[in-house]
Amino acid sequence: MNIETKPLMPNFGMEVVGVDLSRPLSTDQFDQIRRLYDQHSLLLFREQDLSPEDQARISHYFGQPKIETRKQFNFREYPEVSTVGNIEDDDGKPLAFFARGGFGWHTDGSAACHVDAATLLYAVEVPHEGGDTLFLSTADAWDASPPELQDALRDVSALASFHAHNDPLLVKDPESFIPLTPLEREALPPVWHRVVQTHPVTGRTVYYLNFNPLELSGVDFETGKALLKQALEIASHPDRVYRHRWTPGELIIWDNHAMLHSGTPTYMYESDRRLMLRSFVYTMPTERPLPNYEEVSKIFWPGDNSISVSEVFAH
Ligand SMILES: O=C(O)CCC(=O)C(=O)O
Ligand SMILES: [Fe+2]
Repeated sequence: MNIETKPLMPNFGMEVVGVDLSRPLSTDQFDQIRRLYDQHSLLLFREQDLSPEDQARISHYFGQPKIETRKQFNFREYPEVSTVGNIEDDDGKPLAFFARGGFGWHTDGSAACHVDAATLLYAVEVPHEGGDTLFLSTADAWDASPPELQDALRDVSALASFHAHNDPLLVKDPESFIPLTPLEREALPPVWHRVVQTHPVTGRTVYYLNFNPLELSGVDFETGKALLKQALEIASHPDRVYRHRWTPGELIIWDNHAMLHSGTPTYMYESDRRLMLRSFVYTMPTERPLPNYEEVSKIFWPGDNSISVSEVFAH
């Protein structure tokens, strides 16, 4: 396989050309792709034709997939793959998770302790306008920050909570997903993260940001929130943001330890369809593994009310 690359941004993001991901990859092929992922934080593959089964297989090359927490949108046949978008069945039941309230800049998985994780997002159907996804490098953001801000945040930690992020989404749009049960809520306890971290592969300093911290340590709460806001302003300067306008058949894989991303649900969701397949993979061993990973996976395993491949692709 002759892999070619084309840079997407000066400091991060590569398009990978010459790979058909619907076919099994050899160890050598995957090693090349993995190196590119580690170095460039975001890989784009165009003109693919992937099924949920293919996406599950590709996810497993990268590591241990996580079973997502809105289990209504996990495929019964491929629990490691879920849907994002706005499609519905004939009765108006959502078949994909759609954050009508917006996404905002975030790091997937930042409410869990294991931070080395990739998200895989594959476009099946895209709206005529909008529905782009934005990406930025948190290593570039660190390098672009003034020394005073770097010093003020260096020893700050944030207590991240899945519920602080998730509950308001449900308030904004009660129809968009099924509320978590008490057992599911308990499986997602808050966790502390240092705001400034060293990326384990590149060795670069990165921000690891979570914008709804329950508590901050190493700084007074309001001061800390203002510092985080300042870091985000630098990070999201238009010159540092890559906006991806999706075409069906594109897969993007990004490193959540080195990137922030944001969906832009600005399209006419009443009339225009969007369907993305999504998976999330722990890419490295960690000193802070998820507590009881097996148990947590069972709790979020798809159930009777979860989607199936035939149901999703028939609508
Ligand atoms: O749908 C998008 O553009 C991004 C969604 C997102 O944040 C995610 O899948 O993690
Ligand atoms: Fe996300």
